[in-house]
Formats: sequence, C-alpha cells, structure tokens
Amino acid sequence: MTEPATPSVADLNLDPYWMPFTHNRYFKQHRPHDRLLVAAKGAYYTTVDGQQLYDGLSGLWCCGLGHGDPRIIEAVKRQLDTVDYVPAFQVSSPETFRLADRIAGFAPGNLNRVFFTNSGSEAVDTALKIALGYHRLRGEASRTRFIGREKGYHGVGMGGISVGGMVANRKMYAPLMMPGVDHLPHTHNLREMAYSRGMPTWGAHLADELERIVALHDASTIAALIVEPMQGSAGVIVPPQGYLQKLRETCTRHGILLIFDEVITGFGRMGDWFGAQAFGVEPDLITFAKGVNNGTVPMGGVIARQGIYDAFMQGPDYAVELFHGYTYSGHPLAVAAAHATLDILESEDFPQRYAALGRLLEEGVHSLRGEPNVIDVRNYAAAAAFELSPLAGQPGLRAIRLFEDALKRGLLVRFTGDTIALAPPAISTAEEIQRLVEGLRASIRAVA
Ligand code: PXG
Ligand code: PLP
Repeated sequence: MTEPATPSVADLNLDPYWMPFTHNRYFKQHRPHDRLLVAAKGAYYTTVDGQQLYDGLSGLWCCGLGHGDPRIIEAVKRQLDTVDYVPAFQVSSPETFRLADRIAGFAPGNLNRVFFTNSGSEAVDTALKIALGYHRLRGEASRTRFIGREKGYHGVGMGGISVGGMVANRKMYAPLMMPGVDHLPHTHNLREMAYSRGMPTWGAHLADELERIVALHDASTIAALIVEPMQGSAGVIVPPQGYLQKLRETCTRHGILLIFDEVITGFGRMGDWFGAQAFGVEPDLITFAKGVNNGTVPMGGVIARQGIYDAFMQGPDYAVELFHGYTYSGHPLAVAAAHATLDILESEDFPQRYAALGRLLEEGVHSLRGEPNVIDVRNYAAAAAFELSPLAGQPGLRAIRLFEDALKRGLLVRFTGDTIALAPPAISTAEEIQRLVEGLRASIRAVA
C-alpha cells in the first residue's frame, strides 16, 4: 500500500477504534488511504489523498439522494439553531408528529402508526416487541414464536440476530438468542434462477415451507413472520414471483403478523415508496431506517397497521401503553433531515427515478454475464449484484480482491461473501452507471 501522504494521517493512531463489520487487523496493517474518506458531494466520496470515489452503494444503502444536498444540510443546520434536543418521553415537537403523519401517508393500506428508533436494528427489535404485545393484549399470549428466514439480515440486536439467518452474525451469541425462533429456507438457488432479470420465475413454492413450519409448531404459538421483501445484505436476493403473496396468504390464514423489514427497500430503492407497494403485498408492520433521511442523522422506525396500535390502547388513559422507547426516538435533527429528504423524494418523484435508474443498471450489470468467474447477475429496481465463484478453499477472498481493485479505479462497492452488491445513488447519470459497470468489468478481469 502507499505511504501515508499527509503528516496528520501518518500520525493517526488506528488502534483504539474497533471498526464494525471490518477486518480490523488487515485494515490497520495496510492503512488503506482509499478507505479513509474525508468529504462527499453528490455521488462521490473524496479520500484523504484527494481521490474521488463513485459511491456504488449509496453509503451503506442509505444515501440514495447522494451526499451534501444543500436542502437537507440547511434543514439540519436550521434545526440546530432552533432546538438541539427535545425529550422523547411525555414530550415531543410538532415536527415529529408531522413526520409520522407524512410517513403514514407514504405507507401502504392502513399502516398509519409510526414509532421512531435510531437504527434499523432498533426498529426490528421494536417490531418484534410490538408483535408479542399485540397478541398478548388480544388474549393470545401463547403466540410467542417468531419465524425468520435463512440469509435474512435484521440488524444486530438480540432480537434481530435471532430472527436473522446469517450464521456469522449468530454463532458467537447462540446462548443469548431468543428461544422459539424458526426459519424459512432462503430463496437463493443458482441452478434454477441464475441471471434472472428482476423477479425470478422459479421459487414461489418455497413459501409453502411456512405451512410446514406452522403445522410443526401450531399457529397458536406463532406471533409473526419477519422477512426482507428483497434480501439486501445477503447480496440482493430478489423474491420469486408469487412468493411474498403466498407468505401473506399463509400469515393471514393463521393469524400470524407479517413484518416487512424495509430498512433497505423503503423510501424509493425498489421503484416505489416501499417494497410492499413495489411487490404488491401489504404487511402488518414495516420497519424502516436509512433512506428515511438519506443517512444524514441516525433514524429508524416501525409503521404499524392501525388495528395493532389500537390493540395497545387499553386501560386507563393516563397509563403508558407501550413500555418501550429510546432517548433519541424522533431526535429533532433526524426529524429535520427526514422532512427535507421526503420533500425531495416527493417533489422530484424519486421512486420513479429509482425505477428509471434500475433499468439502466439492469442493462449494465447483465452485460457482465460471461466475464471470468461470474456465476450470477441479479437485480431489482435500483439494486443489483453479481456473484463470483469462490477461490478454492478461500471463500470471500476473490470479492475482497475485486473490491480493492475497484477502489483503485475510483469505485466504492460492497462485498458480501463472493457477491458484489450495487445500489447507486438515484442522482447518478447514465454515464456514471456505464463507468461503474465498465470499471467493474475491468476489475473482474484483473482479479481473474
Ligand atoms: N434490517 C435490514 C433489512 C437491514 O438491511 C438492518 C435491519 C439494521 O439496520 P442498522 O441501522 O441497525 O444497521 C439492516 C441494515 C450491507 C449492509 O452492506 C446492510 C445493512 C447495514 C450495513 C451494511 O448490505 N443493513
Ligand atoms: N443504559 C442506561 C444506563 C440508560 O440510562 C439508558 C437510557 O436512559 C440506556 C442504556 C438506553 O439508552 P437509549 O435510550 O439511548 O437507547
């Protein structure tokens, strides 16, 4: 790797910062300057050395409008000058109420009650608690089980890893995980669905597994099913045609709540406001985060069907109904950033712009079929991925090499296993998508 270019970076002590989801030893040994970012504007980051990096994953799926939009920045600055913090419990601000009202307006059907958190992980644990409470309050306290899905990512809270299906995120914490969780099989099958454009035609029958799981445990013990409409973290695994509809029907038939974890799929990425609308399936609860305020200030939340909220509204009206909340639920800075983000999403019809970008992306990424070691290409709206065959005995290494080669070409992308995931900012031009694809083609060849 290159020698440190500026004294300030050369002097930087990398040891104390324990980096999340990162190979800490490798990073600290190599001190990669192209992974130390100091500025961002539009679709580009700037590294400490002044290199421009195209932001191929919109941050971590959160900055879909690109970076530094003056309308969002100004809204946050204005908020700081007005009020920095408002207590979240027993007190609020008009803007927080107004934000919940707006989010309810974008949500499908009668999902119209919004609870704020600070992250997707907290949103997931909140949704699981709401599901348990709902059944208990309705006299079905035996409904305590949750069903997740293999390869699912629901953040890193104890609830989220329990319903999640990523073994590396789970195995270390096995004794702490929630009891009474079962998992649907994942829908990733290269033999049947490699190179699908959009939703694979094969795989709806995998939803029938839910009937088997219900028969095993009995519906009276199951509180909720939680799935990502499109699995993001696992590497853009798109639901097969008819699959989510079947899950919905089975849940309805058995009184099981359906939770869509829309932390990645919410707020435009799927070409509609939520994956629920894009895929035409209405869940009972939606979790969101990331795109709600373009990643500017941490924020997440849960949107509940009105009947779920209503079930909690019991007992004397001076009593707290849900013993749950975060110091920073509905933080004024996050709320301000969200209003500005929603203004832009709404006025410039960003869901449609994501869909249009998706058409370019689809053409681009599928042209990588046939490149060395590429074994799958998949996409839905403005999300795409390609999968590489692993190096013998060293799974993941080929993708790491590709990631590093792409950085040299000015492209920041994301790898998971041997899959490269792409979620470009919606403001990207056709030329930028072409440069992204051609840069990745060169990287695929370089690491072959
Ligand atoms: N649910 C889903 C569906 C997610 O994608 C979370 C919950 C957790 O959100 P927080 O805000 O607690 O991180 C996520 C987060 C990646 C990547 O590279 C994906 C996520 C986070 C970081 C990286 O795919 N998803
Ligand atoms: N731990 C302690 C000791 C606390 O007092 C609190 C909040 O008051 C928390 C954890 C939870 O923090 P947060 O509300 O930011 O999630």
